[in-house]
Amino acid sequence: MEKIEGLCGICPGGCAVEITMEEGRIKGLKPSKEYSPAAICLRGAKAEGIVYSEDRLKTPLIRTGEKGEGKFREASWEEALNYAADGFLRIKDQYGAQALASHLGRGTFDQGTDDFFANGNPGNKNFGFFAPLGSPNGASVGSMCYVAYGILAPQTTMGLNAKDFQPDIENSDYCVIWGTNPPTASPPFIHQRLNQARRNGVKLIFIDHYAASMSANVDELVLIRSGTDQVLILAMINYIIQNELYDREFVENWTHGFAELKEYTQRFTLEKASQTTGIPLEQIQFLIEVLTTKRASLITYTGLEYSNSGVQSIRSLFSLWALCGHLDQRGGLLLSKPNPKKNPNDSHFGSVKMLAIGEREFPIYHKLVNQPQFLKAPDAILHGKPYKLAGLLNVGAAMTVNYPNTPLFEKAIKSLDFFAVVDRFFTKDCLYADVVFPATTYFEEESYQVFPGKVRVRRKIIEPLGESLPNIYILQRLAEKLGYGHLYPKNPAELYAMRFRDQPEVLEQILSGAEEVHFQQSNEPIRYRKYEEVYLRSDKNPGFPTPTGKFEFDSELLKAYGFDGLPVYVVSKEGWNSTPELAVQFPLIFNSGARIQTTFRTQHLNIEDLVAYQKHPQVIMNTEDAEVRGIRAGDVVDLTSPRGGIQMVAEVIDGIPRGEVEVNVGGGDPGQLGLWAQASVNHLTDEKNIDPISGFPVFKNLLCEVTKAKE
Ligand SMILES: Nc1nc2c(c(=O)[nH]1)N[C@H]1C(S)=C(S)[C@@H](COP(=O)(O)OP(=O)(O)OC[C@H]3O[C@@H](n4cnc5c(=O)[nH]c(N)nc54)[C@H](O)[C@@H]3O)O[C@H]1N2
Ligand SMILES: Nc1nc2c(c(=O)[nH]1)N[C@H]1C(S)=C(S)[C@@H](COP(=O)(O)OP(=O)(O)OC[C@H]3O[C@@H](n4cnc5c(=O)[nH]c(N)nc54)[C@H](O)[C@@H]3O)O[C@H]1N2
Ligand code: SF4
Ligand SMILES: [Mo]
Repeated sequence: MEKIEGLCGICPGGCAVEITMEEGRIKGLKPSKEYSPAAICLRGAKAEGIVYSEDRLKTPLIRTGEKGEGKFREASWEEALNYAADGFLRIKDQYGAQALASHLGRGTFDQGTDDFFANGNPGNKNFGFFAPLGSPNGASVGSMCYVAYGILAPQTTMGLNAKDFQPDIENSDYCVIWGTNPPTASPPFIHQRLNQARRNGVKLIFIDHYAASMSANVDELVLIRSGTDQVLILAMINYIIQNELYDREFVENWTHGFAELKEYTQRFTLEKASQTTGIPLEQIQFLIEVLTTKRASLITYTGLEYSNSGVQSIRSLFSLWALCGHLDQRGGLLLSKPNPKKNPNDSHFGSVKMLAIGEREFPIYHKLVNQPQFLKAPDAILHGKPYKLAGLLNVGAAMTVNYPNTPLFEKAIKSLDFFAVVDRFFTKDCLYADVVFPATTYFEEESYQVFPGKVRVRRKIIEPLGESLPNIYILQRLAEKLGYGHLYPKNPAELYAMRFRDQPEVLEQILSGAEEVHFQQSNEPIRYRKYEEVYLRSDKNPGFPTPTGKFEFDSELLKAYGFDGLPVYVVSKEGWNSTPELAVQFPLIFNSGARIQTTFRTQHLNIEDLVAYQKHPQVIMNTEDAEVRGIRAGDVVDLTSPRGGIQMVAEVIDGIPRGEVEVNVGGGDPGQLGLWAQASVNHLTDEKNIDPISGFPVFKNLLCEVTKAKE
């Protein structure tokens, strides 16, 4: 047995761990201090099962049978790369470069790959893998993750991205955790900060539609009916304005659209909000008191993204924080200068002028993210709208499981002229691929992970299994065949040199073998209220980097694109009030995809050791709802919706409002074990039921019914 210090390579989190080796083989990981103490990172501890799984892809594969049949033969890299390059170039010749798209999923979140695409960043000049051929279609899971919270909502209020503001947790009286469950963040650093802060007296408030793992460690749990947060927020805004409890100085000098906000929110009362959200009036009063008399920081993420009013819900939340004077104040939300992530290849890319898929329907998404909205891909593939999409390169995503309306996505993927997949495992997507390329785990490659203030080098722990290669070098080789290999690194030395070319002192330390390199920290003390200085804007003016220079309750950018500028509430398209006739047959509110510690979306559900932590996909339901249906914890149940049905296992708890269910995401790949293999949650979601601003699907606010399965 040998122990080495290294970085965990299970997910892109990159936590420092002690790796146990036996005869050159990874046996397991010892949780270090960086693990989330509340829930030891189970995935990490079982590294062996993931790295050496029989199911790992070890050589490139070329399909020999029909699509979906699963017949493939092994091929050499040379043959497989030529085959893929020919397939893509044929499409370019036949239809033009716009008919090619690349799509990056969560499997590309290793920084060494991600940086080359500078995903989801305004100012990003890279349009994806096929940009050098002239394609505008460099898509990613940003089409249904992060962008609403991280870019669209903050850009249309403060002119910043989520990475440009940080909760000042340590200096808060209260930290409000709203629509995010920090123990499942990877890496779980915020969770550690929260736990430490709580030990130092900071009070934590957790607002969620069920008692997720964070709730075990907070001071106040607020259970809210999913998709109704905005009603609560607008009612609080109204109350705070009417009672003059807001930060008058900030509002007068630094906000835009206050009078309109005041006028609009008048229709939202606390009593009605209490009814709609299911939160007792006293608890709402308590939240108002906290926000108007204490230092309050905020953490949020995906919980509010997936309703018909997702972007506007999150805008209303930021507006509430601004109204109460918590922006760039001690103990509130600290702002920093926008620092667009630069693509190492910026200068090599001309601007691609062609219309991207989904650009017409979701112009703000495209403007701010510079990517197609991939929910519209089936229209392009199947109906040639706005033009035919015929070739797709999928790197590290499980598209036929994670996109809404799985059957439609499956049909679309199957109809492509040429489809290539890069993955670690033979997934359901691979069934429809013409060629499959095997990727390494992060234990098998040298790369780096950037954290606030530092970069950590990821040393190779074992040699790549079979002929697998790290994503970035697979892309380099494919690019080489397409005539632009020079845009990607061929080895770690080139990777570092390209990424850190503007930080020679960092590069030098990495090349000389440093494990961790700290960026130069400024010695300046933390400054607050920086919007009063010439700081956040790139011109010589103080204020926020928005069109008006103010915090925009009323967004000029949204209005310019024909949307409401105010954080206007849109009632959910499907629900108790909007579709009462459907609610008779499907009386429960369906909410899917809250992250749990023991699963990693579709990943690792094919590995016995890991599935053992939670053997079955669960529907979490309220005790009384279960009782009236004769359902007990552990029963197999049928989950049905207007779109279809799947089987899961019931988990019964008190900590979820009556009428709500929370459904595990990630099942539905035939390679998975037990009930997971058929538990395709996205058979029950719909690509047409979306937030019109982001194009994000409604994952968390639909109707369903749960009944005990007949044997
Ligand atoms: N272990 C683990 N970690 C992961 C992942 C994983 O699959 N497994 N996935 C990663 C990915 S892709 C992402 S995007 C991030 C997401 O990171 P988070 O956004 O932190 O995701 P969740 O942990 O699901 O937290 C969202 C919370 O919002 C709650 N919620 C749902 N609907 C509502 C609502 O209407 N109102 C309110 N107030 N709350 C609501 C959910 O119950 C859940 O507790 O996590 C990443 N980390
Ligand atoms: N109903 C519902 N649907 C959802 C969500 C929800 O909450 N509810 N959440 C949405 C969100 S936030 C997201 S991000 C998406 C998740 O979307 P995906 O990106 O599809 O996420 P995963 O299921 O993790 O699939 C990642 C794939 O990459 C592979 N992989 C892992 N590491 C590597 C690597 O290093 N290289 C390569 N090449 N491959 C690798 C894995 O084997 C896996 O097949 O799902 C979305 N879908
Ligand atoms: S968060 Fe990710 S990197 Fe960190 S220990 Fe868990 S699996 Fe490993
Ligand atoms: Mo995500």
